[in-house]
Amino acid sequence: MKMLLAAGVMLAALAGGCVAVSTTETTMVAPQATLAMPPITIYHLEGRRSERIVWLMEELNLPYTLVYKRGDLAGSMAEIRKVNPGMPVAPTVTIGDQVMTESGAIIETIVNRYAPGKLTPPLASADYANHLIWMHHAEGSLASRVIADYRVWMIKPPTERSRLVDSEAEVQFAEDYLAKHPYFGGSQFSAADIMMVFPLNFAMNLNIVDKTKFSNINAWKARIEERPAYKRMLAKARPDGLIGSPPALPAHAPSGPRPGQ
Ligand SMILES: N[C@@H](CCC(=O)N[C@@H](CS)C(=O)NCC(=O)O)C(=O)O
Repeated sequence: MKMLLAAGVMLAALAGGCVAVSTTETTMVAPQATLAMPPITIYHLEGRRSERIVWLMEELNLPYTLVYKRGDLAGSMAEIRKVNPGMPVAPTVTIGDQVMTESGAIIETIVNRYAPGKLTPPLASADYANHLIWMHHAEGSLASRVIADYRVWMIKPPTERSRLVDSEAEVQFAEDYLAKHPYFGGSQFSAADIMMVFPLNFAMNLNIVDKTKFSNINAWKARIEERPAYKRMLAKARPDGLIGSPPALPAHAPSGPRPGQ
């Protein structure tokens, strides 16, 4: 429910044929009501980003249907293509008859509509802004850079460190944040932690960065992997462990100071 308290101040100045109108409004947003949830179906690929949505639903104790072909990534992808031929990616999620992609958007839709206030720091807190930064940083910066660096390495291993923000700078940025905060949500676990696991695992497990150098991230990973909802996600969405992973790099890209800095 949204209450609008309009302390309206309207100034109209007529000068030389121009009209200037200024209004001020005080908006008080009452706690949002939880909407009725239509059936949610998660189209999944084992070990991939769709785990985020399974984990979210387990954290929130909300019902969902999980669709994938166990041990058969191509078969699971065929299921995704049936509902989402234009952008067949995991996660693809249906909420009622709406088809959604983008894990961050899916998470925000589910939380805001069906579990308002959950897995999200209070709106006015500093943690809220940090939580939102990491919610978006996970895909917009971290995943895009680590995947780009992995692909570039596969084509031609780099001989010097990139001058641009690279995977190591990305992972170090996360490491430094975790030196001061227990979670990417700040003081509490939040949906931002769910978003960050996949790209950090990608960077560390595929040897894009030297995983032994990031003790805060390793400690955070151990903490969140202890969560009962994470364990339920693994049992339902990754029953045979990781399958069909791309190969790890034989050596991570050159490290240390960036040229020219
Ligand atoms: N930014 C999207 C990325 C989705 C995505 O690329 N998922 C991968 C699996 S982890 C995929 O389906 N890849 C198939 C392809 O690229 O053809 C999200 O966060 O949901």
